Amino acid sequence: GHHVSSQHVRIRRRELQCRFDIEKFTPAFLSIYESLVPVDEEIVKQKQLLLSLRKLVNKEWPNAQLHLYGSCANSFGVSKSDVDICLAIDDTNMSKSEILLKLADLLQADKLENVQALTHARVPIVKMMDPVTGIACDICINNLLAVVNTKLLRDYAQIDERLRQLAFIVKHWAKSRGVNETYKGTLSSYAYVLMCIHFLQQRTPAILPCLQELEATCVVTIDGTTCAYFDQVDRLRNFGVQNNESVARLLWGFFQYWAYYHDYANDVISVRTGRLISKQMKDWTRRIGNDRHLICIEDPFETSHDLGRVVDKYSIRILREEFERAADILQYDPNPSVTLFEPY
Ligand code: 3AT
Ligand code: MG
Repeated sequence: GHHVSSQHVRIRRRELQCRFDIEKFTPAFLSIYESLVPVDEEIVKQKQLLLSLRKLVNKEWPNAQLHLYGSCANSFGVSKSDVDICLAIDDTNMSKSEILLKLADLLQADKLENVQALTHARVPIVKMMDPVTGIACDICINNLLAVVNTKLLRDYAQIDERLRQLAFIVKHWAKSRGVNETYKGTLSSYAYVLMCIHFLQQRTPAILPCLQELEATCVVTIDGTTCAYFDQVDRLRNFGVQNNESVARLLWGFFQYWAYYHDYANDVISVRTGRLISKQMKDWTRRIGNDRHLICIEDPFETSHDLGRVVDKYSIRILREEFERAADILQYDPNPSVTLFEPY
């Protein structure tokens, strides 16, 4: 299990020098990254499934649309992830639950397996499994903000390949160490990717720009929230070339930051602004309801959402001890590309 010491005194360290031999671990981290990336065949199967579902859905609802979102579309999906799909529909005669139940019927009749409508979940969905491709899939209704934040993440990933490398390894670490479980008070994959983007925006020289601070070339309004950012990312391909840090060096910096330098009491990380902003400014200084704001990650579009809101006073200690463990392994361990991912 996780080690939680009773008296954990944290000392804000003097800027620590990175071990001199960090570069020699880059090939090992890159080969872990390569082993996690899905093969093209898998992407083809996902597209096939999407097309056949579109046919099925449009027979019933000609104007409805299906969008992929989450890790199968944001370019941060590991091999064999579940596929997340959003059904965009405006049928004013049916409630969300009725739509989900109707959809479940259609899927069942089309020989999809394990079809289940979860109408009372926080995000209501239909779950199912496609026996042809073996792909498991969740379908939600009208969650268009998730479709747009998926595109934002995918656009960031195209600017510099180090983002994907870093985020895959961080997600793999989080899953191995049991700290990627929102129902247990740790962080979602979406939150970890935002932490990686923010970290790369903060390097000197910067590796990623802040797309929401540039001229808006993509503007959509969803449920009253305007989402606007620069999405012509092929024009930003050389953005990070002044910075030549490798993935091992970046991983070291990422975990040092979250272990020893982030100011948990005062700061919010904000991909929207490309900077740290203060909890004071967001009025995230007190606990309101279940929102404790012990680690603050601003959603880039729903700016009143703190993705750290799932973290409680127990899980914050687990998280911070895991950040420290990872930082110390990257600094001192003779074999960090193995030790980092040891199961807890
Ligand atoms: P996995 O590879 O499945 O772990 P994922 O990228 O699919 O990672 P999640 O399962 O955490 O990520 O979430 C699926 C998508 O739902 C990702 C993001 O577009 C959206 N999403 C998740 N959590 C939130 C949130 N709190 N606010 C807004 N959008 C969210
Ligand atoms: Mg997912």
